Amino acid sequence: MTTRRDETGMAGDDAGPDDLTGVKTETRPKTKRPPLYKVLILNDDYTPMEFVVHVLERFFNLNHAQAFELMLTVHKKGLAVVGVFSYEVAETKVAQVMDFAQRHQHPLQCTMERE
Ligand code: TYC
Repeated sequence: MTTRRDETGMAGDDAGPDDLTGVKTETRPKTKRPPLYKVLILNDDYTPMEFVVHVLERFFNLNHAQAFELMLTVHKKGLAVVGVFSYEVAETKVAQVMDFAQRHQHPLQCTMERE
């Protein structure tokens, strides 16, 4: 059986003891969303611009114009957030980018941090 709750998250009508049982009803059920993680790409002096554009298109589903603009932001500012994901998805994106860069012998760095 599930307890029907309204949008306030209230299970009962008040915070007092339930009739008969004397047990306090749950008035603020825990509904925390899972944390999100930012995936960041870092600038370096050696990775070709076209390679970074390709990475952004391939792993972050950006079109060419979006990828080019974001690559230029990283190039100028040193780093940029390229997406926000659940822990598992962010971890996978970082691993995919790092593996792809390594296989092409580019020093491109990709990291994640909690939002
Ligand atoms: N700075 C690099 C260059 O001039 C290009 C570059 C952009 C490298 C973004 C990494 O995340 C990066 N070739």
